[in-house]
Amino acid sequence: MNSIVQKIFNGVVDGDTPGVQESVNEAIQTGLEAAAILNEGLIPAMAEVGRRFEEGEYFVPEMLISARAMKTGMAILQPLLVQNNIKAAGTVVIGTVKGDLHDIGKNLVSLMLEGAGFKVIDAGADIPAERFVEIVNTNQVDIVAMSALLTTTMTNMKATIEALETAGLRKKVKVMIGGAPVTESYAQQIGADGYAADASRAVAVARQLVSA
Ligand code: B1M
Repeated sequence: MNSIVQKIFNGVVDGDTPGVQESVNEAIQTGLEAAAILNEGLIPAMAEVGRRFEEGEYFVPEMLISARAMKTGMAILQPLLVQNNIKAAGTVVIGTVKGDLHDIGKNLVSLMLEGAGFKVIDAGADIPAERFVEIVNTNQVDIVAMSALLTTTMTNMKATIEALETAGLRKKVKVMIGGAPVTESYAQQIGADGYAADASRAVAVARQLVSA
């Protein structure tokens, strides 16, 4: 890991928001690509925060402070990651499911989809099934994209698919899911049309779904 990437990594792990801001800007100035800053610095740092939480070294406040530092870094990278001016590839409504407040991965997927030319309606985090239904009802949506980071909230993905069915909207949209505890086989089990393990694969899956 080069020293500036190491600084970014340490900044997120330590929850040092001004430090992350400074080192991400410095990395950009030295010509480091936004994708490298993200994939080699910011994302591994959050994995390290998760590891420390699991080990009982970090608690929720530390995770929150690190998440804030991570978001600051992502906000600086956003314009660099969303530079393309491609015509709209389709419309995606994205949200983290009900009961789940984790939104960093969802934001990253949203960013990458925008960068790939999708129009993204970001519903936010802790989104109940009825809200997804409402958005699909009132917008021309091609894909419903759901994120979950907790094994306890994954089940709300299924609840959303069922709510779309009940509202007679299931055939109108494709559904894709993702998030750390989610798997391809879970996607098949609940009747989702697509699954992606990370943000760049999410773009490939979304493209596949709109062209299908
Ligand atoms: Co929480 N948390 N957290 N947390 N947290 C995890 C998820 C956990 C794995 C930590 C651990 O134990 N190691 C664990 C879940 C265990 C489980 O269910 N199996 C956990 C827990 C237990 C909790 C609480 C219950 C803790 C408590 O209160 N006792 C609580 C729950 C609150 C709630 O949601 N109701 C909680 C709270 C929080 C904070 C609020 C403090 C904070 C979130 C802040 C925020 O997001 N605004 C937080 C954080 C930061 C984490 C960790 C450390 C980091 C998550 C993250 O942002 N990762 C996390 C540990 C870990 O992940 N190693 C942890 C970086 C992000 C880029 O990755 O989100 O995985 P990720 O997204 C990836 C892919 O998954 C994928 O692409 C992304 C980019 O490549 N992806 C998709 C995601 N969504 C996708 C959608 C797609 C496709 C791909 O298509 C639609």
